[in-house]
Amino acid sequence: MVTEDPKITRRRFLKAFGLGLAGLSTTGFLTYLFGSSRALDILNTATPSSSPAFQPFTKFRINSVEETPHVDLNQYRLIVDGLVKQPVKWSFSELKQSLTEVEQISDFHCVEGWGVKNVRWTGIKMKELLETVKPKPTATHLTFYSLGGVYTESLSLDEAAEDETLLAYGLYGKPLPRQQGFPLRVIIPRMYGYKGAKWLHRIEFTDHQHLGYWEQYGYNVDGVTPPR
Ligand SMILES: Nc1nc2c(c(=O)[nH]1)N[C@H]1C(S)=C(S)[C@@H](COP(=O)(O)O)O[C@H]1N2
Ligand SMILES: [Mo]
Repeated sequence: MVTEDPKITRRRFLKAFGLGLAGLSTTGFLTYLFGSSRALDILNTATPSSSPAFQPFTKFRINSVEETPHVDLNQYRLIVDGLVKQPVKWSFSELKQSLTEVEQISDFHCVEGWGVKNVRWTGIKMKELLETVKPKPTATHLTFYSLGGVYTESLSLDEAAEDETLLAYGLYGKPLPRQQGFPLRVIIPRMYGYKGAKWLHRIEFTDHQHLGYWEQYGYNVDGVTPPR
């Protein structure tokens, strides 16, 4: 069974700690980040899954700063462009035909201090995508764009080429649930969840590192060090 709990959003999670933020406005979030000692306590407990402070959950919290997009799989395209020798624009079935399907069991953890152990993803390795599109010598990074136009993230080419970096389309043997990124999301198990864009539709190769959605609010671009 796919485990998810759509009712618990980031905002509710924060509210549960008595922060009572009015949504994810910039000021609200900065208050969360810097203005309240209780908020800082929460951030200080945000730790990798090896730490005793990490809380293993059996279900994902659904964390989204945007509405869940309606995706018609027949209309969906994955665009890979920018500094590559072989740009592609694949339908979902072309994506699956072009690259090798892999299954990976890995821990997922959010910077808010929760995570899920032994998550079974199905997808393709970013490493194989890199070999297919062939980055130009000037390319150093890639930027991930989500449908909806709000959420972006980025990795270095080396991070993208790590063995566990996936573009996932399956969760526990089923297509991704809509709220969890259908049809495609980025998974980098050793990094916090915010590094993995849901509803991925474009990957742009660049000669600089783009700062992602949460990174503009102080989250670290390495995806490993808790927010400043
Ligand atoms: N497009 C998009 N991707 C996103 C997010 C988001 O708000 N929008 N939230 C990130 C964060 S902070 C986390 S922890 C995970 C949450 O994944 P889940 O909803 O499957 O638990 O998605 C990440 N990817
Ligand atoms: Mo997160």
